[in-house]
Amino acid sequence: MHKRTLLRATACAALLAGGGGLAFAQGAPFKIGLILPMTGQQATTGRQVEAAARLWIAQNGDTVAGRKVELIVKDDTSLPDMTRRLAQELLVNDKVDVLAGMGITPSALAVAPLATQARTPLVVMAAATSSITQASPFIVRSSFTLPQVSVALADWAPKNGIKTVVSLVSDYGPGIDAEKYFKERFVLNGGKLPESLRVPLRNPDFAPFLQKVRDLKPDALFVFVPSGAGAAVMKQFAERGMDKAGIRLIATGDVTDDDQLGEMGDVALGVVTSHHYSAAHPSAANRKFVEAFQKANNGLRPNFMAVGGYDGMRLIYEAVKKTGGKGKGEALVNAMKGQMFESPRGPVLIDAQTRDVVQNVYLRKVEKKDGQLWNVEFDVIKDVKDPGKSK
Ligand code: VNL
Repeated sequence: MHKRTLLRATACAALLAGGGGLAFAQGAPFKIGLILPMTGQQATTGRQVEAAARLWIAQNGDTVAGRKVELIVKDDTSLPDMTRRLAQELLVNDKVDVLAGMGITPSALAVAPLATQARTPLVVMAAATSSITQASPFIVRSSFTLPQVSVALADWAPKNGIKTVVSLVSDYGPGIDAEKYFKERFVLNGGKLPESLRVPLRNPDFAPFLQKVRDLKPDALFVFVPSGAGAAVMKQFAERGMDKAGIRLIATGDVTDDDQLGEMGDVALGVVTSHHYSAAHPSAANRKFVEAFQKANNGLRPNFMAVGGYDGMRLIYEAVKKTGGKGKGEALVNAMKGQMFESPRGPVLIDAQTRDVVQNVYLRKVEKKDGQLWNVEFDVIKDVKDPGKSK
């Protein structure tokens, strides 16, 4: 009896060893290391991107081209040293096939050299400084860039009675991009921008900056702050009586973020922004996305970060499919280049040269519908490439 069990066990082991190659081809998991700020100042971004990635898997299955998808989520608390360390662990210990996530620009830039060294794709789903995709040939971006969305607003403003603007941005990559590209275009269009203010990324206090803007009395204040900080800006804008002083607020859509818009109150009404995604985007694909996302997340409204995560997962799935489940590294990156599809945001293309996202940019105005605030699109600039890449 004992002998037979042993024999059976040996046969079994031999079978397993012999079938190893086959098991690998068909069954080895495809590992995605998703690094996000799940706690700390940028936690809403982590929550949105993770929820969207999980929704993608729930809707499209956890197996692609014969590979079982394993999503490994790590919290970097939005500290770039931590992002780098987690990326290193995911590459060395977990041997992930793809790195993804990246809540803020410094995180993406910290991981870029590792992606290059390990020849592993890095799908940037949130961070949005133009130069990120140039930091590694293994980076593909599914989010957006600040130059891409800022220029549209600088074209709109002077045609709508706004001749002088003061800008106020978070003092790091995306803020500096927003400031530069907004100003360049606005001045080219005959506008005046006498003052550019920068506020720290960590624990910002907007009050002294807003006081300064009140004294300068421009027609409008142009703002970029990262997702999660918009409600504080809006609140202080109202408290300082800026709107009553006749100063309009215009911004990138990061400020009237769908994640927070519901809590901003009527001070947000009428604020015009430019961005690549609104939860109110009137397409069947978006309605389906918003409904499914809310259903899976206790009514939470998806924002532009969620769409970056959702579309980033699509890029990965399609790349695995295109390479027959066998693609690694460069082959996966190549399979992401040139992908074209209808996103909840509208049509999207991954530019094969830059590995950056080409997409529509919408002008939107905050309006109340059925008692809720929404970014309602009223104009569109189609197929916008990142203007940062031609410099
Ligand atoms: C970045 C850009 C982050 C836009 C954001 O929110 C954002 C970035 C966290 O590149 O750091 O809305």
